[in-house]
Amino acid sequence: MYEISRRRFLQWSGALGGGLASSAILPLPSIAEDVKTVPSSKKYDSIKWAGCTINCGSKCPVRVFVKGGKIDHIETDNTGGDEFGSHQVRACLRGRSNRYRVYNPNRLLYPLKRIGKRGEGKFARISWDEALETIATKMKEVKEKYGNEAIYLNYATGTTGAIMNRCTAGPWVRLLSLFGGYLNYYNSYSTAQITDGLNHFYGTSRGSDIMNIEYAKLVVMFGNNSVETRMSGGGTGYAYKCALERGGAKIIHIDPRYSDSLVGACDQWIPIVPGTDGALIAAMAHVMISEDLHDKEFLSKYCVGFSSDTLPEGTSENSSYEDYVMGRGEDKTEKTPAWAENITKISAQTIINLAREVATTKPCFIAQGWGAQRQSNGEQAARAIATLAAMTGNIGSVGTNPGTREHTTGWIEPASLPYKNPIKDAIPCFLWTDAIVRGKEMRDITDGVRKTTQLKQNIKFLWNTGGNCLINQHSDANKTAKILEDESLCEFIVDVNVTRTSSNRFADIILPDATPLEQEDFVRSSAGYSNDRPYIIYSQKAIEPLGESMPIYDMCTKLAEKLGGETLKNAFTEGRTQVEWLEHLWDVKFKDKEGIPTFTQMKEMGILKLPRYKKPLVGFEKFVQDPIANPLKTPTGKIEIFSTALDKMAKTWILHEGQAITPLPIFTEAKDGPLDPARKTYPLQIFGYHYKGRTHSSFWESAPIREINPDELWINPVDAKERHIKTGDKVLVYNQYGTMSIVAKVTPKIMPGVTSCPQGGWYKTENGIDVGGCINSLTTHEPSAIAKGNPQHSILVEIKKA
Ligand SMILES: Nc1nc2c(c(=O)[nH]1)N[C@H]1C(S)=C(S)[C@@H](COP(=O)(O)OP(=O)(O)OC[C@H]3O[C@@H](n4cnc5c(=O)[nH]c(N)nc54)[C@H](O)[C@@H]3O)O[C@H]1N2
Ligand SMILES: Nc1nc2c(c(=O)[nH]1)N[C@H]1C(S)=C(S)[C@@H](COP(=O)(O)OP(=O)(O)OC[C@H]3O[C@@H](n4cnc5c(=O)[nH]c(N)nc54)[C@H](O)[C@@H]3O)O[C@H]1N2
Ligand SMILES: [Mo]
Repeated sequence: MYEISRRRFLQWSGALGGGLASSAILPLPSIAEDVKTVPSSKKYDSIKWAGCTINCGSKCPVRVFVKGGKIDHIETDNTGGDEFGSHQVRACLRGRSNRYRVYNPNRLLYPLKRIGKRGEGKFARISWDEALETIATKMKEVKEKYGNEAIYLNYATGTTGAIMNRCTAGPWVRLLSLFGGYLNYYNSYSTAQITDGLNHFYGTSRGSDIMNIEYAKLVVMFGNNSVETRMSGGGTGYAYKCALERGGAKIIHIDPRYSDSLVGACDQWIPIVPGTDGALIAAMAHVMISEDLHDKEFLSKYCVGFSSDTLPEGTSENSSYEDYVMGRGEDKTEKTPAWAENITKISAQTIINLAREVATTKPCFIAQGWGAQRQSNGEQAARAIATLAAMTGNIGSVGTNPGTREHTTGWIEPASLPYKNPIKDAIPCFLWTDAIVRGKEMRDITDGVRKTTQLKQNIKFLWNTGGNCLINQHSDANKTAKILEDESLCEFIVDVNVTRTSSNRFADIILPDATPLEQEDFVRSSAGYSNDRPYIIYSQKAIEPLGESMPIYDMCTKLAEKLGGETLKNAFTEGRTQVEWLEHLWDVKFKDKEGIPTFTQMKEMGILKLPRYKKPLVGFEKFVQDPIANPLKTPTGKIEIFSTALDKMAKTWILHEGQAITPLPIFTEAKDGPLDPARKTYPLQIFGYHYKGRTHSSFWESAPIREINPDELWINPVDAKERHIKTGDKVLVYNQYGTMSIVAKVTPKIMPGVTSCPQGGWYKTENGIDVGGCINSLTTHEPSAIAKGNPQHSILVEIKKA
């Protein structure tokens, strides 16, 4: 039985290709042999705690069973019971499969250098000394010729611990800071539009704790798939299910897709055309205003700009949200349910019913995931959904959520590795390819460059560590590949990973990192993910690093010496090893704190769980109790339905054709959205959702996980019939940016006109076609207007049978 999956494992990893030069083919650890040697008596050398560090956010604890220096298998948390609040934090299948990531045919075991053209994928094994010497020489050269502003550390989320690889607050930023600095980024690929949008609206994007659902009468979710994207015992998905069960609230999901979160727990699914949530909200406002259902008292006391009486001074006539909705605004169009039906494809009657229900059912927990905001008009959608909470007064009281993503309160972590980058200039993380090509042209009012009005340099030296955004997870993979292949643009690329990926094909040097199971570190769930049971894991190094792989902290220590001798090395380490830093960072925050173990105890225990907070956090509770004493961090201190800052930006920023910045959260048409004229050529919408089978592109390399989570394109029977497509057919999905091949699944779980597939398939081209099912062969480099974020869910395509 095992032999079979082992064979398929090898077959599939062969399919990855990647063109390793024969000298770099990695010896395969014998997993089958390993399994044969497991004694039935189940005696193990050791059982160690570790964390699944891959960034789904949940970061579950796992127990690693070691036999003969090898990982035998992995089990989940066994502390606590079944009752929510004292429950076992059980990892999902991905967490339990981490062994496959360690013993992977494509695991990086030695440093590699490029021997072909950049991007061709030919590499040869070299020594650590040669690798680090080459990198140090090139870094010094770039610094001398272009200055430190030409060095960039790409956004990456592959693994996070206290010290392990992190593109923020880890060894890399510390070393690069000591070397004279690097170009910063701000934003994330996760939440650029919602964070920026809601900062203008509330001064923060943080809402209520998920447990408020228990006290809600109605729950309305916009593009929020917590069961799949915060799955497992460590994630919010479990809390969500438990809170629903306990409270018994009615639940409505607004999502173009019947996502896993709807399965088993959804009273009403309202499919919506992607990118049109702003239109739905405007029409709901129309119903409420027409039927006098909106909470006027709340709007006038706490908000700016819903109606003309709360507009800031100096704003022109008819510029309130109410004016926009009732057709008195610039476009002179009433946002009736019929108007919205045309755009959202939600029937006018459904919109009317929904508006009445939300307006009259309190408390209502209104939340959005990050799907609606990862659109080209995502800032508008995010703000519009928050407006719904304001219109209905569902803010600041128990059982409500203010239209933000739900929050969780449980979160503990030690201090992080200190660093101070002498360079302040920052780009939006999505615009790094622009900064390679035309960095010196990039300005604050054109590209959202911060802390300076214009960049000093183009990016010339690129670090990509623990990420696949170098190609796979960034947009327009075909265009990105061309930019990276041109060595006159970015002169040097270093990739640090545990496995060969689609990204490190484009590196000049690849460095092999140790996995989290091969080093010691703290692992904690990401903020806003851990459910009600805050915990922290001390990952207790289960096995020695395979091959010549080594923890990043050790790589950085060696590189520091190459870059600046003993002086830089000592400045970097301050005389500490990784474990000594862990102790220091723990003590900085927790020494002598009541109820918190000492470092030595923690190291021994492996996992620490703290009791839940007594009362779930209610977003904006204090503000609602007393808005004068507790103003928001917006310019007016109130909820800005009319944003005074965006009003200024709209007048000063230079935008691309078709982009708009509007002070009100109105529905705007945007690039690659459903109303883009390009739709005549590319009539279907598509977007890549975050999949249970992977975290982005991570775990794709685990064949057993891949087997049970196939990559499929969901297409509605109506669209499939028109194109003579049946389930199981191989189809070509194409637009002006590229072509992707994938297998179709005909299903009513996706609405007509819209298609979807999991994001994160590994980019691999054959004759110009991406055969890896990487949705980013179809996305654009054009950012959203306000946040300059990644609109990776806004895609128009046509599809045909291959
Ligand atoms: N079209 C589209 N594109 C998207 C998205 C989308 O929804 N649609 N989502 C976006 C979002 S929200 C995000 S956060 C990004 C995520 O993009 P990335 O941050 O690039 O995430 P991954 O693709 O998981 O890549 C993580 C890499 O880290 C590596 N890794 C894992 N463990 C270790 C380790 O211990 N050490 C080292 N050195 N490396 C390790 C993995 O092998 C993998 O190659 O993608 C974005 N891209
Ligand atoms: N299993 C798993 N978990 C993960 C990840 C993963 O890759 N796999 N990635 C992690 C990371 S880094 C992040 S950032 C989060 C991502 O979490 P999210 O960004 O919330 O996840 P998505 O799947 O992109 O989108 C959520 C839902 O929004 C819907 N949607 C898309 N467009 C629209 C729209 O215009 N309007 C509405 N109303 N709905 C829309 C989608 O169908 C989907 O069901 O997940 C994290 N957790
Ligand atoms: Mo993300």
